[in-house]
Amino acid sequence: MGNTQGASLEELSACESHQWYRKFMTECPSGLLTFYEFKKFFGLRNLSDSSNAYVQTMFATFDMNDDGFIDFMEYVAALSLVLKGGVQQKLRWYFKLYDVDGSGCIDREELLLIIKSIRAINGVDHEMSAEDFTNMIFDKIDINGDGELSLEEFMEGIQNDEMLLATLTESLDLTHIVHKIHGEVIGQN
Ligand SMILES: [Ca+2]
Ligand SMILES: [Ca+2]
Ligand SMILES: [Ca+2]
Repeated sequence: MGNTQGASLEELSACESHQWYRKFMTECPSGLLTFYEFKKFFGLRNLSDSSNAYVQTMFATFDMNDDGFIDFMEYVAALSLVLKGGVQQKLRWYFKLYDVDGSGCIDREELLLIIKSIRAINGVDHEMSAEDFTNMIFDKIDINGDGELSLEEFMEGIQNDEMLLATLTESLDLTHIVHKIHGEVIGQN
């Protein structure tokens, strides 16, 4: 916890914050976004079970105080991370997202689950099976070979491999969804 809080309201201009606030309050007048509203907000409908689990994990990483709702500050922190965060900041966030059980390491099953979910959401065909892809990542970046990826292995390994970095960056489906929403918000002016 904690690192995502570095991305705060300050990183968005006053004008942008105002637009985001309007969008947020229009979609969510109570000021607290539930998981159901979150999915509606991002237009995520008819998800498979694994995609739903992925989005739920994403929701949980945005819900920084774990109260089951995303409030406006958490929403802004999430958006500024997705829209403006640097590579390091994003990788730390991915790590938290992928470490489903919060053990501090990503094991093979967690990675496989995430890759399958991302593929299901994106709906694109891939040459490599999710299993092979997971194994390839572990072969490349599980440096001490203990079958788990530590934060260090993950950060180092991904940053030093252009292909993995590009794949991971593209795979955060939320980015383009948020960009789409962002475009709409700007377009309202
Ligand atoms: Ca919350
Ligand atoms: Ca774990
Ligand atoms: Ca390891």
